[in-house]
Amino acid sequence: MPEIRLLATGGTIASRAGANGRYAAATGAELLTNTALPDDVRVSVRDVATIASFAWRSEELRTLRRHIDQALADPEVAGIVVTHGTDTMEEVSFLISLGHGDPRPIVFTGAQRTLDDPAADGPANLSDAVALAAHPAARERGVLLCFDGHAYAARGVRKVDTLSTHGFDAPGRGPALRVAAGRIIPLTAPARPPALPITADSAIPRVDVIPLYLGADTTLFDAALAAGARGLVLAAFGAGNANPEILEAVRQAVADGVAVLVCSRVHSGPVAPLYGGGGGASLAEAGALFGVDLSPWQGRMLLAAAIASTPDAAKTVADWLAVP
Ligand code: DAS
Repeated sequence: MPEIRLLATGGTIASRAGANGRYAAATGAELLTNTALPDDVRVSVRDVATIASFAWRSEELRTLRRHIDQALADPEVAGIVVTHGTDTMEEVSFLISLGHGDPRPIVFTGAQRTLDDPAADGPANLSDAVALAAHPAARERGVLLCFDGHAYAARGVRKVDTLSTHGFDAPGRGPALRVAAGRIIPLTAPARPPALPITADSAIPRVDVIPLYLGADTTLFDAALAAGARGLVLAAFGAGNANPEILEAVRQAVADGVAVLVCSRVHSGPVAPLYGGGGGASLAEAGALFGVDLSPWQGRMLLAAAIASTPDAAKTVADWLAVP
């Protein structure tokens, strides 16, 4: 009987409503008491944290990564499920995916409605995630995010609705599998770039996201550098454009050895070096990297992981992004 390791971290799926707002409270074992599980699966539980994901720091990330390493070191474990808050699930699942080269799946899930909501969505999401983690179709697919009957590869997945139970999508990529009426339906098999050599103990270096908005100057950019950022991600306009003032700051940062990755503040579509005058073509000429369709948040994780684990972060990012 396959063993699935459930790593519970909190989030809305584990939250109850109280007088001062919602708080994560339930353990992994409590979550399972509400959840229909496949007969032929044994679930072992570890409580990693019981907090909302918007409050995560590098400490929680490190603890989760250690638990994942421990689970994967156990040959009895056929797959891992991580219950997690939805607010930062796209970043955390992506970071985990960057270092995950094992064939066994890691499936993230959560909920938009609390555990004590009469129409809670957590139990069905957790049930789907466990079934998926135990299913052969999930092997070799890396890290997946399973929500509302759809499972997305971590790369490209985004929270697309603040409250709807269909809270996630992978714009332009779509789901990798469906979980419907007790069946797992494979849809696409996204390529898996080779895992980066990050470990649970690799420190995540400071990489800041700089938003572009009408009239943006270099104040935030300069402040990030002054705070010690080793890489910067632009949440750029449109297909990856900045402005003439930011362009000169990018040119200087790259010359000083700080990698700059261009992503878009638009939630769908790739960036491309198209425009001069502070646009993407100018940024590319100044030495910036282009993050294809990664969100700024996922781009930040890729750049940080590359800086943490390899001597030439710019080359590592470019090589990783070259795998479609
Ligand atoms: N937005 C909440 C959630 O859906 C809070 C969090 O991210 O933990 O889980």
